[in-house]
Amino acid sequence: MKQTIDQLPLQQEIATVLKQLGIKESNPAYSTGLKWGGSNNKTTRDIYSPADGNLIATVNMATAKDYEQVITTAQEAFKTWRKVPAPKRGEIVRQVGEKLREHKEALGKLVSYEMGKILQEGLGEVQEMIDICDFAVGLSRQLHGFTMHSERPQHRMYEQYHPLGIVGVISAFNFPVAVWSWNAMLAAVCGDVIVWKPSEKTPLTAIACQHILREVLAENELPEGIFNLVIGDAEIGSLMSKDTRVPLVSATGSTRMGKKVGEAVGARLGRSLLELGGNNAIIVTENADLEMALRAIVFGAVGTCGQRCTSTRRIIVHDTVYDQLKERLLKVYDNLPIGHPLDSTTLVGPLIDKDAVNAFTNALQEVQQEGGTLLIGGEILSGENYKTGTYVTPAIVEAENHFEMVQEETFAPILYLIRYSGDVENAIELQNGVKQGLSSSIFSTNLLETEAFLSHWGSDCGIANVNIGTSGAEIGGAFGGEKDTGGGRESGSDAWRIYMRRQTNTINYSREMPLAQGIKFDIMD
Ligand code: UN1
Repeated sequence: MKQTIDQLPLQQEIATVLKQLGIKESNPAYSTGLKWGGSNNKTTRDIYSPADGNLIATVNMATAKDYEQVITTAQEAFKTWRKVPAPKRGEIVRQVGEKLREHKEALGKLVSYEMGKILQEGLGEVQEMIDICDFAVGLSRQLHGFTMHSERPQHRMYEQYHPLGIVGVISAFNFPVAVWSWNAMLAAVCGDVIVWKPSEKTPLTAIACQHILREVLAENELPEGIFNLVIGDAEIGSLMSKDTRVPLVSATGSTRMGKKVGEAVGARLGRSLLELGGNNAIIVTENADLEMALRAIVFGAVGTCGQRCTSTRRIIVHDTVYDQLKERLLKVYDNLPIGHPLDSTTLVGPLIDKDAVNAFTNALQEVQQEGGTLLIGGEILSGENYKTGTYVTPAIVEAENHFEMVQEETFAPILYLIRYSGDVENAIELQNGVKQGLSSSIFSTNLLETEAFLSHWGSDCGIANVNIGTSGAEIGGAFGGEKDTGGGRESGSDAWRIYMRRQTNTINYSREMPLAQGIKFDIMD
């Protein structure tokens, strides 16, 4: 049965969720897995739900000293953790997955309440965490390298993968826990220890996860320092990026942030894994199934209120179906249920905060100055159910691909409608004609068009889908993109390799000392 928000005893329910997850009002600034610290720090941050504006917690912000404490504990833990056999590390991750299953409902609600995505998507995010745990458990028995034939007699060559050390994870507010788990669970089976700096906008869900991990660590009598959490601002991210004790920094967020992290990590020749902005397009050709395309476009454009890095920002539609699709879209947009994310009838929740609302309205203003036509949406909702000022009506704008605003990623529900004519290659050119390269898709039932899109002169993105939208990827594939998206790959496939260092080993089992390349080097004795 569907319940509307006024039928839900919400405050009480959220209070129960927080209690269930062990979250108190005043929270520590950091955790080393078993221990908490920094709860008397001077700088605090109030966390308000974007859904109803209620203060949900006041968290302490970590200092540079706290960071230091965490790093030294993590270094110590690495010495133990790397010696635990990989499948045994997988067993710990399996238990984390079990606990996440147990707490799926509660954690999903908290994600929804703290971040603002609708409950279905909050639950989906937790499911994504469970899925990566399962994936990582299997992976813990498959961290294999190649073997190769030596050119020398009675010699053997192979490659092995060793743990790296401390993996720093900087995550964004929009996927407050799933993207961390992609990194943390893979890194953990690889034998690394993890230091997580969540977005300062969504620290509660991170604290909740840390509680869940803590139970697993304690039950298995593992040392502190394997899974660490540091709640802080950009300063902590900057310390991490410059820290040679952190061989890999994985960062999710804007291209602007990613460039800073990439530069700082690069300057010390560290490794970075960057998953940054997208400007994802769906191409709708004259051979598309428009009903399918419509569903994918709407989910991609207004899901998570347009705040996924995979959100659909542009649709590139063939002349012949343009008007028909536009009409269908306007009808759906006219009826979008916008409201409290925990209300089961809602499809569009709030934006994260007022800054995001300003970015939304500014982008709409600017694109109209450039010549774009706002067809629908763009208002900030007010009234009893929308008193936070974070609820907006998703917008559709007719625009041209080269407009400055269309070239930018605005983290809000703005969908640009772009027309193309002629061959699918024209659409592909428009689709690739932006700085970002994360996700892309084509709707067509014509093999020639879909294969052109997937060919090496087709989509230049890290993700290219056929008859599926740009967002909502499964964890089994490698996730990430090219150009301004940063080039990193997380999650499935062989993304695990970045969390390990690769070593080539050559073993001589003869009694001779031949050199490679046939070099003669006879010493006299
Ligand atoms: C993100 O927005 O940073 O493909 C991650 C998706 C999700 C992950 C998005 N599975 O939309």
